[in-house]
Amino acid sequence: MDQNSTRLSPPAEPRDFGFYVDGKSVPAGERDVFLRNSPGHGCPVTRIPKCTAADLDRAVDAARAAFEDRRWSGLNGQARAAVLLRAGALIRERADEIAYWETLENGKPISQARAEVGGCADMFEYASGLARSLHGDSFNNLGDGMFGLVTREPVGVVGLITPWNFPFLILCERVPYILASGCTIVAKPSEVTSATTLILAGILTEAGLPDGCMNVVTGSGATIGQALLDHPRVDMLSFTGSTAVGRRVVEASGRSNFKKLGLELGGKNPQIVFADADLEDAADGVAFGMAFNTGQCCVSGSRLIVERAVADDVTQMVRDKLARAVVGDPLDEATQIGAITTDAQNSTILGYIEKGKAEGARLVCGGEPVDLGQGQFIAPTVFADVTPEMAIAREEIFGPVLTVLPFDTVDEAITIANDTEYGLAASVWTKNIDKALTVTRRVQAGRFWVNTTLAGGPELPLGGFKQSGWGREAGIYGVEEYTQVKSVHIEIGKRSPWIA
Ligand code: TXE
Repeated sequence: MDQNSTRLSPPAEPRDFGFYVDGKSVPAGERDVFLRNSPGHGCPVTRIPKCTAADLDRAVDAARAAFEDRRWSGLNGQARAAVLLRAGALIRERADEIAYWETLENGKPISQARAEVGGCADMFEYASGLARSLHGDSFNNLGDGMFGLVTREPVGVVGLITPWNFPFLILCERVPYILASGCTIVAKPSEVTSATTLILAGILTEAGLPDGCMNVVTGSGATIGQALLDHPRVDMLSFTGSTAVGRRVVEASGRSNFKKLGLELGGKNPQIVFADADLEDAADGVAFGMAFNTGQCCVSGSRLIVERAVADDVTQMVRDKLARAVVGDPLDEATQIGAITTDAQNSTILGYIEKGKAEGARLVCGGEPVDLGQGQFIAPTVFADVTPEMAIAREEIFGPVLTVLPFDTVDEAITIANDTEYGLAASVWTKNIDKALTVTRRVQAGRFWVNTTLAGGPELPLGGFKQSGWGREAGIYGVEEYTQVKSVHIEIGKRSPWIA
């Protein structure tokens, strides 16, 4: 690894990772491995074990034992908070290393990866406070003979399945909150981006998390992921990924043991721009919202819904901005738009671009791969003259592709914004408070931004309306999600007899 030189380069040899059970890294041994190629460089960077069903059972047993003997949930909030705080500090210390492997496996720009890792440390620091402040309720109004308590208890063993677009960020939007609640974890990262999840498991042990509380099994979704969904000794499943697999998660819960579920699924998120907005800010926000993380972002602002009077101007401004965005080697500090993470995703995005052209949309910019001599890159692409029924306006593309849809009235803007099966996120750009509040109230989305986009932090919850998911992660809501509520009735004094 050439991590310390001024200019980063991929490692000369791929790094071997073990999976993680009961506080220890387990080498691949005789197991098959995934050899991961860097999407930005085309060379092999990591080797990850393909775990077996027996490995998964071992991980679930470890998490189960750690939960049942209360080695974690039985600690007081102060002790749990101390571990989470130490983990945050260790993440900050190792930020360059984590960002390096994240960039190599995912293809995102190194500067972005580093910023995300800083945000992840912040998640741990914030969640440490929640480990101490999580509490229930009491009812002192039930009469002199009765006192009522509502307690929150950790759900148990949580299966955590994460995708490849933000391998470390999405993980850290969940792990510290799950641990703050007192639950234990069996994580299954995406098979193409497992490295940083495995690094986090080691960090948590070093921070003092008891063995068995954080386990990581690696392998494909169809084998290990599905086995985790079906596992009868897992109490809750948190899944982030496609809506198609989300359906399988719900089915598996019904088939196995009615696991509690948290789901964060797809999005087709509107960016509504009114003529009275600061159009320079709006154009910058729209360009950022569609091209950040190469648009491989569940909250990507992929539909520009713009007031007709300024539609052409705003479209040109977005095009001019995107023309200046730097598409390049993900390890280069100057790069703003990196590689497309998987071959399959690359084909999907290029397929949608062809579909957009065939459907009669007007290509404003992009529309083709960028040849950098290695890796896979796609130029940020804008389609105008899009109508709401076109596939590029309806389906999640998960790439740097923006569709422009004009509107004339506030009602029409809201109708177009809501004309989707999804409801993950939305942005509105206007200087008129009435329009901003009306749109915020009536557009169905779990996350909303006014005169900004893709802003976030550990305090505010995330999750979706409609087919974008169930439940919320992060914030106080994120900890409560991993608890269940118990109501306790306490009789005071002598019972009035049922049988005299
Ligand atoms: O996701 P999958 P894919 C969307 C996006 C993208 C599409 C496909 O539109 O183009 O999904 O991406 C695990 N049982 N999003 O195919 O398959 C898998 O190993 C259990 C939106 O990569 O949903 C990985 O860990 N697990 C999204 C995780 O599910 C299974 C993020 C996500 O992979 C499984 C990613 C199974 N049967 C893609 N099959 C978002 N909302 O952020 C797969 N997995």
